[in-house]
Amino acid sequence: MLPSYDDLPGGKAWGVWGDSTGQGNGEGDVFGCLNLLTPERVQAGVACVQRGAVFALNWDMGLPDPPLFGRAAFQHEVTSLEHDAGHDETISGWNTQSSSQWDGFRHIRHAVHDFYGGVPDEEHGIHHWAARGIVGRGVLVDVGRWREAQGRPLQYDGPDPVEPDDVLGCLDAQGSAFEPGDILLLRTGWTAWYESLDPGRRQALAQNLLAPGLRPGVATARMLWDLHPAALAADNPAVEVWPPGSLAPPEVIARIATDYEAVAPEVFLHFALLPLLGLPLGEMWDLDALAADCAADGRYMCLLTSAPLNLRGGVASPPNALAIK
Ligand code: UVW
Repeated sequence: MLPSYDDLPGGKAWGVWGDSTGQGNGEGDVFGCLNLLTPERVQAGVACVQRGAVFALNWDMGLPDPPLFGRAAFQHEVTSLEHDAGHDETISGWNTQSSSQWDGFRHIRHAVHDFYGGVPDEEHGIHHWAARGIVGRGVLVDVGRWREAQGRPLQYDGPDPVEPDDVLGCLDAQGSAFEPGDILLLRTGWTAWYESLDPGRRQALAQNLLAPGLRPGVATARMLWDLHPAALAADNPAVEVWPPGSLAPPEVIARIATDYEAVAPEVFLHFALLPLLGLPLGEMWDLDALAADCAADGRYMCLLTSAPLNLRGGVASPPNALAIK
């Protein structure tokens, strides 16, 4: 029986899956909520495969263009083999978070508690997730479509919050019974909206990103933890709204220096989800074709597979994710 959020000391899920600190011997838990992906959850995913329909969830590696958050654009060079025998290629200056990605546990430090498990970041790395593989039952929660049907369409050019009740209300309206260990796929519709923008608006967005997403705060962390997902992947830039702090009242922001622990998750949800709860976060996944199919057949469950890069010490990775129905 998993503890509820309110039973977690200080909102920390360390120790839920055994010693997360490794007591300094480098053998602490490096999977967090991925521990919920048991063989039974894999079989639950397999049971969703009825038609053999496959949806590839990596967005175009070159999008957004320019990249967001000041990240570099990569250079792709195709080189010729001797005797005109074909090609190799190189990618230089590539930031693993410039397009569809998993945020690994090295990505975000909590200023008080350090990285997940309270260990130095070197003890984490995307290679651990690569060696394990990420396979389970995916459940799409199409908040973008649902909010539109409700007459409250998401605003894509501002920090429009997705409330905890939006997620739960949408799951309910879809008739999706979310089970502990499912992988939550949150669709806002942001990637499709981005693709509709002209180069000038893409440039402006790279310089000053405003984006919808989950509302930061303990209420959202509680809603997510109490669903007990193995991971959460979304199609917007940061899972949560951007910029951080845009929804918090000034008096809350003013307390950040003196009361960091209480205020940090209200400002930036990443602090509560990655280092404290150990919840892997996917961002900018391409969920539109899957969502259209789910809307058409009313089935929001799939087999979800993801093979992150086997990059020792990696901070993040493209998900290389497939949804199969
Ligand atoms: C930042 O925290 C800027 O990155 P991401 O949204 O990719 O996790």
